[in-house]
Amino acid sequence: MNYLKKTDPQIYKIIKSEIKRQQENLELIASENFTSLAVLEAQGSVLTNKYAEGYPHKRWYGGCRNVDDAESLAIERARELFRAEHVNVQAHSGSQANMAVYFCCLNVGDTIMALDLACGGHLTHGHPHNFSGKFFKVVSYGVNPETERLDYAQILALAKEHRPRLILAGASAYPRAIDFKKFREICDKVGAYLFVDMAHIAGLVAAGAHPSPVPYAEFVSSTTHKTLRGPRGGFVICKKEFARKLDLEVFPGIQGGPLMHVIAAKAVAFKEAMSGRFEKDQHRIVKNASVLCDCLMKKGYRAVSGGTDNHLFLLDLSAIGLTGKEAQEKLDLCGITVNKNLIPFDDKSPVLTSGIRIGTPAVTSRGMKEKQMCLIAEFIDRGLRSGEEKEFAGIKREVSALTKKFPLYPELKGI
Ligand code: DSN
Repeated sequence: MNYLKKTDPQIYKIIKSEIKRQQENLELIASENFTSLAVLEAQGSVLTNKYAEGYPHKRWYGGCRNVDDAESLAIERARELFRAEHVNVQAHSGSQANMAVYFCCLNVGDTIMALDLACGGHLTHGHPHNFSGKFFKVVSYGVNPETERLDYAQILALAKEHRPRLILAGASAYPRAIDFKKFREICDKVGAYLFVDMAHIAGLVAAGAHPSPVPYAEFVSSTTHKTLRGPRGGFVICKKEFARKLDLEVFPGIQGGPLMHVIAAKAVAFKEAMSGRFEKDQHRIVKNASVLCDCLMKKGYRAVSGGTDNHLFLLDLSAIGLTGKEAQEKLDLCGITVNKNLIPFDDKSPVLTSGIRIGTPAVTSRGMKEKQMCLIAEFIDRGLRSGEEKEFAGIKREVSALTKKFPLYPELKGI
């Protein structure tokens, strides 16, 4: 970063500090990951200089030959990876991807059904302060109070009662596998579109570590930066019949110029996701989550739904008298990054919460396995039970010794 260092030493210093933070800390936020150097290079390339409103070979600007090739490759690779009929790779984010899908098949005022935020849903799944909650009538489904898992009979009953135009399956804090076939059956019974937001599990889906929603859903949205390990961004998959309408909803419907540097980086990520190494890593993410969750349960912690089938789990901390916020802050002092999270039927506010969400994509990308998961469980347990500054500092030193053995980018010396 020699040019940046000279031009803007303040930003240079901030980025250096962030490299150090990412290198030294244990990243357990379930939606975060570390991209490859190839993704970083594509995203940091001159493609950022190019305007390319429109789609490959149908642009509103000249000079698009190279970015046409990049976007076409991204589309082809995503189609192959997810066995999709049509893919739009221009969505700037998961939120934009979701907006494009809603606008593609709904009218303002239509009824949608989606998972409640406290049970693992996302803001764009109908939260009253989000565009989705403002534009559409939202009926939320939850999880079964006993099992804390999706209750397909309850979802069907709600669907029959409210006759939604669209049912959304997908979550940002649900630790169990989702049965997309069952969702399809429910949608068929009430004549609703099935829309799956697979942002969290896209990498698992690509690698066969979670069943794919693509054969079942009219629309599937995703981000590229979570388990999929690409640049920060979104994309949408749909059935052929919606292709033209969906593309028009993304551009010019809700976005202007596509971010061609990000689209090129998405293409790189899709290529990487076809490799054997990626497939192995995705299965390892699931194994690591299961081991880490088991180790913590053996120490007396309660995991929502009693465990995990995917890349994340939720710990309910109410029994040990901590809020999610307090837990997040304590672990931060230990160099362990998690996020506070509502748990099903939480009696605390979203600012406090009763739980924390823990995910293993980022530590797995660094090469960590079962042995390290057990060690991390020790750190978390000690961190949550500590109260003294020197105890937190001691754990932080041990965390730093562990992360040093698993460098973020082993190819680069001394970053
Ligand atoms: N903010 C993401 C998450 O952490 O799950 C979802 O978009």
